[in-house]
Amino acid sequence: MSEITGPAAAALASLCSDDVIFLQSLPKAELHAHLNGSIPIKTILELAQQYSPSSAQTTEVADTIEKLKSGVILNDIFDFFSLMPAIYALTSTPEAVVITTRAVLQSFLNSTNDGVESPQCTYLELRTTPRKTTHMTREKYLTVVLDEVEMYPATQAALIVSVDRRMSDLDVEECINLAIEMKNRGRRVVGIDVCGDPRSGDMRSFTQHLSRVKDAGLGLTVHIAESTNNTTEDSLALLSCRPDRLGHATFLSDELKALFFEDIPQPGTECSSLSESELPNNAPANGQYKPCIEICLSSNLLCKTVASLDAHHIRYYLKNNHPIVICTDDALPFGTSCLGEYSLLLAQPPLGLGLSRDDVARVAQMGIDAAFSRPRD
Ligand code: 6MZ
Repeated sequence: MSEITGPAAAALASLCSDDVIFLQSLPKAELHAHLNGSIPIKTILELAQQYSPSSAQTTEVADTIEKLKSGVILNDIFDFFSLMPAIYALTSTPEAVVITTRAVLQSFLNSTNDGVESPQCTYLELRTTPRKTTHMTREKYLTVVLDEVEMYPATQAALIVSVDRRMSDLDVEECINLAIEMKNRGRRVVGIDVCGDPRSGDMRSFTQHLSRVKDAGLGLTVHIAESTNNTTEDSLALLSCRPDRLGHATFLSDELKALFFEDIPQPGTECSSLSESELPNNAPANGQYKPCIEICLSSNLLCKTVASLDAHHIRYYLKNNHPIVICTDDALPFGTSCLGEYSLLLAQPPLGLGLSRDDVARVAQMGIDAAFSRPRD
């Protein structure tokens, strides 16, 4: 397993060895991990050695590698996205995608500590955006990734196909069609994700494509309200597709939570600054809607969308007994691991949330229950 740094490392270092053994032996599902954000630094360095770029890219790649080696410091979440072009330059051929995917799967599922097999998680739903480059089509990219994922049993690994908020309508359609075709051919695609820079894209035009996902038997997860730039209309458009899981949901308003989630108390009859015409047909939440929230603690702290663990929205969901899953998001820039993220639950404040072992085990089980590979209702 790669070295971890930052808040996760501090939390882990504060635990006694019994607690670490407890966390290591806990069955865990990692459901929100981006392939190109989870590459071990050792693999990045190997890829950099084989890389023969144009001179403009050389400097960008070298600068980004330096940042990744020394610990990334972000001013805000938007800084995060500036790391991706250099990583993408290193993973732009099918051969590099094979190396990358294999290394990421191994880092989650085959890690050893002091010679003892101690996988970070028991089940991984890895996600990635099918990328077209001069060396490969989107279909080739997905095929190569799936070939690696399918080396593991279905009880251990599966793939979510991401569409990026920056994509054109046509590209979104192409990616979703590809995911559905792959699933129909028996390949291990289990869901669709919407990711990318929260400032970009009009989610109202994405919904026509997202609404086909569930009928195709795929799960749907969306990054929602990850930054203060995400508007109510943006969240409403995404919620109108009734995603099975929500990524981050950091700035989802109490009003929207009360309106959509069955277990969140209505704030009162004064609820609504939203006019009727703004609400999607299926808005009222007296149905059975309880989407699992994908919580990425280190990611939120390092992207500075959340000021401290004390202020983190996980507390709200824990208090309301709403399903959550604990995830790494991008283990490389955020210097974390599944063990690191679970340490943030168990460590005493201010390094962690100070949950009991029973509560941590309950949270881990919620994650397992939220996997797309389980038959959905
Ligand atoms: C939104 C994110 C993200 O798909 O190329 N990605 N999107 N919010 C985040 N929070 C920090 N972290 C990663 O993996 C990299 C891509 O995942 C998305 C971004 O679109 C990024 O380019 P893949 O494997």
